[in-house]
Amino acid sequence: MQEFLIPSMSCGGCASRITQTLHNLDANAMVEVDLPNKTVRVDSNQESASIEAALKEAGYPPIEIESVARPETAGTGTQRSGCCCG
Ligand SMILES: [Cu+2]
Repeated sequence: MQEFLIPSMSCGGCASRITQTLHNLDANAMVEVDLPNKTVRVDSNQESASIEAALKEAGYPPIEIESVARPETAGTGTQRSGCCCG
């Protein structure tokens, strides 16, 4: 399941175009549009890069929510202490 924020989605017409675009990419994709929040949830075996490319091409450049809205990255990879002296 992948979730995208699509700021340019503003009405039901956009929502159905987006749904259509995703179904063209993957006929078996499960698409859930949340119009008030301008988000789309996609359950597909397509890579998020292909989904993003298809949406961009359709005129709805998406922002992958996982990469923006998650306050702390999973794991302890690049943890910064927040020190700002200098
Ligand atoms: Cu619209």
